Amino acid sequence: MYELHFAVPMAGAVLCTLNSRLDSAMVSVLLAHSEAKILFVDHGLLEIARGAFDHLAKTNTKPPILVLISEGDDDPSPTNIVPYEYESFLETGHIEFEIKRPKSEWDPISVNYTSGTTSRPKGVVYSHRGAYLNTIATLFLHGMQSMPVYLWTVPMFHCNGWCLTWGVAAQGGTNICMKNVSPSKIFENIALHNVTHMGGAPTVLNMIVNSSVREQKRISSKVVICTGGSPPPPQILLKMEELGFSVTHLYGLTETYGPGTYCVLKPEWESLPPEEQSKLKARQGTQHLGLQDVDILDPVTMEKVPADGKTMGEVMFRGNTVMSGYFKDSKATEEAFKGGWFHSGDLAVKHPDGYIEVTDRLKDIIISGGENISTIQVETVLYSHPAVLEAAVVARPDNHWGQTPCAFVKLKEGFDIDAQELILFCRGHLPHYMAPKTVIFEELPRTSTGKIQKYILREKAKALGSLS
Ligand SMILES: *[C@@H]1O[C@H](CO)[C@@H](O)[C@H](O)[C@H]1NC(C)=O
Ligand SMILES: *[C@@H]1O[C@H](CO)[C@@H](O)[C@H](O)[C@H]1NC(C)=O
Ligand SMILES: *[C@@H]1O[C@H](CO)[C@@H](O)[C@H](O)[C@H]1NC(C)=O
Ligand SMILES: CC(=O)N[C@H]1CO[C@H](CO)[C@@H](O)[C@@H]1O
Repeated sequence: MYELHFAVPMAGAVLCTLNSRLDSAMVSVLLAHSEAKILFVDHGLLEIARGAFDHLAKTNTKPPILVLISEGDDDPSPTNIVPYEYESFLETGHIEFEIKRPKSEWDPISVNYTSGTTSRPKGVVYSHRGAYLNTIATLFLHGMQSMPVYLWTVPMFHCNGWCLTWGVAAQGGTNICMKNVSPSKIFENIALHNVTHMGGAPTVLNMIVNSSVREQKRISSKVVICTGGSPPPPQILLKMEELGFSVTHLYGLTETYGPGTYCVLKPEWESLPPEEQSKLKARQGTQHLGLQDVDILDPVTMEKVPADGKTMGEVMFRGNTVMSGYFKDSKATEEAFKGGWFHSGDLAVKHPDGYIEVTDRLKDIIISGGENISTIQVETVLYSHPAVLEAAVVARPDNHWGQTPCAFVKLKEGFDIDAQELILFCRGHLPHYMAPKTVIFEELPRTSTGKIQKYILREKAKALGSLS
């Protein structure tokens, strides 16, 4: 995937990275929507790709050409399975190939699908210009100097690795990649390769903080770790510092090429008690140098909220490092850019020093382990079970995942099934991470007009506390 971040744009094509946790059905939808011509598949995911091709065949959609990335020399001749194998395919290339440069710097370089709140695919389009600017900005906010050693705990399918796929190369760095992220592997790699930088959602930080002493290794020189994706709990920031990490906090969305704002640590914070410092570090800060503007506006009046640390508004962005739009969806694009700003859907306040602080989500979306889970999508599956009368899914706070999906279900009369059965049913119809981890059977609270009152359910889920 790292190589393809360069090869694909140099061939004049557009890169569309896919989450390795998606299931065949989802992959087939994205292949069809993106009109992908070539699909590069890691050998471990070949079955998912095959399943996706089966789905495509059912709708008479022409599948892309498949190129298999095999494990190495030991693989039994992969060309028996699929027509192309990556390494042998590369050997057919020409060294004198001339790079196909973009005609305009606004030409697309990549598309990244977010599930968003609905299950309709939303392909976020990045331009060459935006990717270039955000890459440079991201290097600055990671404090990444020449020849860094970057440990990939951020997946490269998340906003092109927060643009550091390109950034690490720009600085002549070394990429350390892990197939599975675990605390012991993180510590092992840091020690073995003298890692200087890494990144990750608070889930990754939590994993590190919550590892056993046996798994941990002494870190000889500070590792800069950038966190983003959801607000990091202050107590985790504090523990990370104790373990030898220097944590910096950034904030953005897929639509802002990943990092859009950065919480610059102020020297005067150093004299504050550690708990106080961690709270300040958990703020989202201000825009980076590649982005024109971030502000908190009232989404209705489009007036900026006062910088009083109290008045809530919606986080909005504008500038070169905001997406070009949603692929083949001008309606959603127009909606997202209403009033000349990109509407993030996040609620926040602005402090007197100009730093913003995200307080809540506008939408009901559940973010589990850094991944978006559309509650509507999960509810649709629950509703497809013959025993289910009503279902509503909300976020349950979780110490490890940040949140997990919690389903409130009312069964049809005469049916008696248990939570486990419903969870398994969902796992059979959704990528596993989207399936509810908790199911509660009860009457759903409704307004007089019959709308399910999700905020009451959210309170209940919150009261349950963390599962892990
Ligand atoms: C890591 O740093 C140590 C101490 O400076 C050095 O001996 C070792 O060769 C370095 N390892 C790598 C992979 O650069
Ligand atoms: C990991 O987290 C769990 C609960 O969140 C806690 O009970 C446990 O003590 C933690 N382990 C370590 C080593 O901190
Ligand atoms: C979640 O969805 C929103 C809305 O489309 C998007 O802006 C955001 O980047 C997504 N986040 C993740 C982690 O996928
Ligand atoms: C299809 C896909 O892999 N989409 C990813 C785009 O990036 C976000 C995070 O920025 C991931 O959560 C999605 O899975």
